[in-house]
Amino acid sequence: MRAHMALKYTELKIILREVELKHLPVEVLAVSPHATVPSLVINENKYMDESWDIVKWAIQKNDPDNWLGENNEYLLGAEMLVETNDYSFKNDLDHYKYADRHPEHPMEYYRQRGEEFLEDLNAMLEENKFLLAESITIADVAIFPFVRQFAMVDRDWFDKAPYPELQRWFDIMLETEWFKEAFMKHEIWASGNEEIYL
Ligand SMILES: N[C@@H](CCC(=O)N[C@@H](CS)C(=O)NCC(=O)O)C(=O)O
Repeated sequence: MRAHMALKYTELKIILREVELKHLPVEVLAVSPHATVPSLVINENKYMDESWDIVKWAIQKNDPDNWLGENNEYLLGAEMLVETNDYSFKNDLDHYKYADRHPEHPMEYYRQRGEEFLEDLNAMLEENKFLLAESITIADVAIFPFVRQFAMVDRDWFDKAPYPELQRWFDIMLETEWFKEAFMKHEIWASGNEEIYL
């Protein structure tokens, strides 16, 4: 999701191939050592299969609204958030989302662990309209898709949880054109299909 949102924002000319996780085509396996998506093929020798790397690659190529900030100040701030998001929060998120696979603790236990990060984000959003500034930066796109997954496990709980600034930010991000377009479904790609552009 975050790679798709960033690529939409940068308006780079990118061919989009929608694939099914259960039936990843050989073309994906050839460029993704982890057999995961998103995978971006830049040329026959250069490709990447980490969404955060794709986000950074794209925005460093074209950044019309200055999401990186002067001297990459917002990129540095985003790197610190991603450090927590992609590891401890993502781990709590996966346990909360698939609590039935982790019966050693109740769902609420994993949710509470994830709330530590939500509290930090809410505190940041008391300072600024967005995570690092009064306008969207690379940090908001890096983190939003994961907060969304967390919120969607029990949306009713999320909407009533004591994080008013996070909910305000969440609603704004849901309305961004980049999210709406990234959420759109496309025809599943097969070799020989006519290519579509992002
Ligand atoms: N660390 C990778 C994780 C990518 C990832 O796990 N993608 C999921 C889809 S959201 C996937 O491809 N899973 C493979 C599968 O379920 O077989 C990233 O941030 O890009």
